[in-house]
Amino acid sequence: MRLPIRLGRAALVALIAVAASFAAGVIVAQGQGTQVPTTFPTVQGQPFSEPPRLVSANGVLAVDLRVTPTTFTVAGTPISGKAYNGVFIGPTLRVRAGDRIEMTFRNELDQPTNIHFHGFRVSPSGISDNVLRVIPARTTAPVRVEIPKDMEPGTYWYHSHQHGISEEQVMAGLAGVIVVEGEQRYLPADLRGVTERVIALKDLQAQNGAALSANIDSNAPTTRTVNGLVNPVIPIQPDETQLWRLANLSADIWYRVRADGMSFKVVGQDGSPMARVTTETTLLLPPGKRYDVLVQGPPAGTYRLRTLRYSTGPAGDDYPERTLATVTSAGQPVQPADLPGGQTLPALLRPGFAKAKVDRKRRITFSERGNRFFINGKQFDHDRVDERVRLGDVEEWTIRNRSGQQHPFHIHVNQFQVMSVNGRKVPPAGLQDTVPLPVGGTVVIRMRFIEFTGKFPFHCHILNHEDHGMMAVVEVVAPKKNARRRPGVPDLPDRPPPATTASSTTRWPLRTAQDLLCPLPAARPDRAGAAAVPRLGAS
Ligand SMILES: [Cu+2]
Repeated sequence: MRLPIRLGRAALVALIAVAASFAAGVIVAQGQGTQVPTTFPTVQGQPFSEPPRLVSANGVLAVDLRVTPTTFTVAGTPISGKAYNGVFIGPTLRVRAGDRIEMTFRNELDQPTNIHFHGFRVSPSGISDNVLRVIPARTTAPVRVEIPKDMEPGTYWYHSHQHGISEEQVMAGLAGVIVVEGEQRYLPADLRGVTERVIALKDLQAQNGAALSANIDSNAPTTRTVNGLVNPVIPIQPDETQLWRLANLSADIWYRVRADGMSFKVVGQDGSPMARVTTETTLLLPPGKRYDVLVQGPPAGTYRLRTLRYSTGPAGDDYPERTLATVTSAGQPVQPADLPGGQTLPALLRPGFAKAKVDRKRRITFSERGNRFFINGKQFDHDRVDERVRLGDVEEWTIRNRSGQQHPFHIHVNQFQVMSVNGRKVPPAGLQDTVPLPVGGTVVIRMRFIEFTGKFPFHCHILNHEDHGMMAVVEVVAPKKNARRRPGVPDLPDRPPPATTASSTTRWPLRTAQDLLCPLPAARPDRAGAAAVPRLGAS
């Protein structure tokens, strides 16, 4: 959503300043260092800290998740919102491939909600990662997620996916990070064990001490937080390497992130290791996007981690530049590590959809009219199946954006490879689950509907747009019994078991590298010794 009249930058900044000062008595520079403009009073410059951690043990992450209307602290200010276990950024779930999440989900809100495990290649049915499920107000329900043994290590997240009110619930606090451990085993040996930081980016619009719960305008002045802090201080030593997990947990808004004095070596994206490590000075994170990056401490001094001014298009939003955090480089310079750069992962980890046989092509169109948002001309219907897909098929989707603003396309369960953007080929880097659709442009993706039958959505991850219709349902079905099978396709059960448990979908075990086109190698450090594990540094 945007202001009805297009304003110049100076006018916009002035308007934001005025609106901000009306919205809450805040928020101006006090002369001591940088005071970041915010829309409610904040304590700035606190030491960097992360959300509380919940760590799996013996293959199980048992979580009691209380979903409550509550008052939490954001940058020193009490804000009433909605929270997972009482905090603005929910606890970070730290799990391993092969683990099971056993969650007791206590919905203490006076409205329905549910939970999505964004990026997870898990069952979308029953009591698993099922966002078509509604957990009614004031009820307790089990959630059980079986994480495949070959799930890619990286950064994921969880959030409310309750259609119609997902924007409001996520902005009010219903989101948290998930880390699937193990990514560092792909790094050069001397980088394993580097300091890791979860950097959850999330904005909050609050009025009179409360998160907005209606008529949210994503283009209105807002407060950008890092792990629920405003402009925290991140320590690093000169030349020290750190692994930062940048994740945009915002309901609607985008981040274009730059770290002054540093560059980003992108080693992971959307929970998948990158086959081609790239060096970036800025990274664009639409809502839902994650990048895992290596940074190296600059010479001693103080630097800013910023989100740059960004426009999502003539019909979209204009976001002003904001400081997100202050990076303080101090202490003894350390021996700089050789960062991976330009190297490639072993062939097994490289997405290979360019050479795949495509079983089916589809055209998907995103469009909008006023405050109504459409996929292929239709608004979301919980009870309609929009695209029926055969389990195991490789599909190519040509996704067009017929609107005046960018939309981040996101699909559940199966990650995809971006083949081209506006007709220009994209070199294979890694699989992903979220990709921006350019204004008036076209993105071509390929993916394989592997492992799980069942229904799940694809949608725009600007939750305002999703709530207003920009979502559709895929149903993956097992091939008919006598259908001609392609070589190497294993037999499948005729009918999935009843949809009441997490294991209710047909699980098609991966057998060969060809199945997924981007599997993890068979040899793992926990089983086969670290020496056998390929790493980014290997050329
Ligand atoms: Cu959108």
